[in-house]
Amino acid sequence: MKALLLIDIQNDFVPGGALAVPDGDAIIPLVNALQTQFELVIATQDWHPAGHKSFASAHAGQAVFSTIELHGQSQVLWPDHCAQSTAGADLHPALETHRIETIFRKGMHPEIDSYSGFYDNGHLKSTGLADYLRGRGVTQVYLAGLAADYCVYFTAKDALAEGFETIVLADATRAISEEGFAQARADIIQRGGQVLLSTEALATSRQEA
Ligand code: VGL
Ligand code: ZN
Repeated sequence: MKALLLIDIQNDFVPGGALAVPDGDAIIPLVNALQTQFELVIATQDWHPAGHKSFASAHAGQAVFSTIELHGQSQVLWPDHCAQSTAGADLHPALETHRIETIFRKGMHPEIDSYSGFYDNGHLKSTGLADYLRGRGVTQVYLAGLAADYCVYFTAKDALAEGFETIVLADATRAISEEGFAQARADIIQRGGQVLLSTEALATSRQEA
């Protein structure tokens, strides 16, 4: 059984948003079409309290996009984004949501960032997503959404570590940095995952069915 995981397709991650991923909204028509190929569609939502420690604004004198050490983790300091119950944190209005069975929120701990849909960056707390997927009989996860080099990448690494066959849909994601995604892609493949165009990925799953 396969599931489609839609990572952080939120207003703040598309052009015009607080932490815009270049061309981020271009994936939405494809993502909507892909949803019809899956029996199970899940979404994640970055959902930070005001003053979250991943925000540069929470660290006097630190520039946006600089990197600090936070509780033993390397932490990029982001512009304020996806603050709980703001319009920036809403799923993008063009994203079809009626097939989305459950939305897993992440990033609520005020001190710890959470790129992956499965665990925070310190791997201290699970969101319950892995058990949820296993409980539904899922063995394969297909990832789409934003950003390819952060939340999609970290979700892919955790999915692989949790034993899911993991396919990142390269045309259904966009990166903050292309170099970052090139490194992420190599690491995902190194860890046993796949990075495929959606046409390639769905051709594969049709042959298996
Ligand atoms: C993300 C940076 C900070 C993402 C979330 O969704 O990729 N990136 N928070
Ligand atoms: Zn965030």
